[in-house]
Amino acid sequence: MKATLTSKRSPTKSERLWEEAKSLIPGGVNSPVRSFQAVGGTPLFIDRGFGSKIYDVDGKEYIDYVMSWGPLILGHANAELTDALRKVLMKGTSFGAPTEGEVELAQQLRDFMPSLEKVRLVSSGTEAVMSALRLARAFTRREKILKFEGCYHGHVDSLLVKAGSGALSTGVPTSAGLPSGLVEKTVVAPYNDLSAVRAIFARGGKEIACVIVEPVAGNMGVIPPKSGFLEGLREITKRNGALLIFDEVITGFRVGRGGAQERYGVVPDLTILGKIIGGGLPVGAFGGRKEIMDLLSPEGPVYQAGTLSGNPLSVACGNATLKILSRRNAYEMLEEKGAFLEEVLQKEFTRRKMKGFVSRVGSLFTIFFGVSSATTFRDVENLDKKKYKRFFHESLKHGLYFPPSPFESSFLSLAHSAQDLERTKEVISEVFGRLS
Ligand code: KE4
Repeated sequence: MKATLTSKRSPTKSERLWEEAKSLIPGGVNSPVRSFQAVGGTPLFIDRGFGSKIYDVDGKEYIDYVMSWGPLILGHANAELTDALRKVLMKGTSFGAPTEGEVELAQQLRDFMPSLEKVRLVSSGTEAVMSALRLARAFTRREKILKFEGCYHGHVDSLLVKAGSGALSTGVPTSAGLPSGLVEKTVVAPYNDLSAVRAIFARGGKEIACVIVEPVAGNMGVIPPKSGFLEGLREITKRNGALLIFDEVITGFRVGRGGAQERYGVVPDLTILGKIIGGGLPVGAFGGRKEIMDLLSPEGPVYQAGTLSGNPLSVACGNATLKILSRRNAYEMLEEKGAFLEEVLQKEFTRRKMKGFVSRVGSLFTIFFGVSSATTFRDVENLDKKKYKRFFHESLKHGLYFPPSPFESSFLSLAHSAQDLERTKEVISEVFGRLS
């Protein structure tokens, strides 16, 4: 038996599968954050999900607070989405030609986010970011990009510099393999620090094509924008002829019907979307001002393409998701669930005299241990990773599946019932008791 398996008991199916997977797939996973590297132990192989629950291959049930890292705002295996998929699936899966569903999704996206005068669909958030950067460079004829430390925008070469999410969780915020010439064109500022952005623009603003920002940071834990931060970015970029790009892959249709740009009342030039707009199927999108988007081939000189862009299955799932989200009080219900959990957790921190807090925007939240506030990456560098690790595993033992990294966001869905939240409250009280 491999050394990594304990000899006392027979291995679980997840352990067996992981051993096999590691001999075939780097780290045994197809995306690093799934590896449990930040919390230790064997990643759970999931067999199925339903509503707020997931079930691992050993048949154990968990209330899921990862929800596929955000797409499943309606919960797992939502019946209406499954129906929508079944209808489309019977007609074929891909044609490499335009379909009506893509027109409908583009219209829905613009209805939700009027700043998307034109939008193009792709197959992942990374692909959308990569395309938007190329577009921004072409439109402004400039090459430099400004990003923020701890923000993550997918595994785009020029943005894997001091990045968050899995890059941070695995301890490599700046990836290997980046061409030096490219990294020089990426300028990094501290999140929520307008004076740093002003100083960078004062030094070389005319070389900066765009500022890309998560309007609510979700990849170093949840860090909301300080009041005036987004407005400041809007003013500085406009004054310097640079584009403002909101990466709303997480926040889009998560923190409100119109995303962060509606919640905070700041309109970017370009927006990146993903996750929720595919309802759990592969998707990404980027869109914004018509005069910028019309530079894209076949209209203009900026080439961008994709075999499965606008795939009928992803689009059907996305359309159905957005229709359900536009029903009455979806966001009020999500806010209620988030507020309930925040109160439960804050009470535990206070009751146990434990240093930590909950950072939350709507149904998106992070439990920070060891720090009392966080407005920028420097703050979260000091968080108590060991305590998070214990929290994660104790919660897992009691059937709660939180993100296997302290630097990720937790996600609620409309499928998280009052019963799930009550159960979560019980477990959190038990776990915090053990932690303290
Ligand atoms: P994808 O290429 O993974 O579809 O999207 C990249 C991306 C872009 N922008 C933001 C703000 C994102 O959070 C992401 C991806 N998020 C991570 C979780 N923090 C996806 C999970 C993973 O990498 O496996």
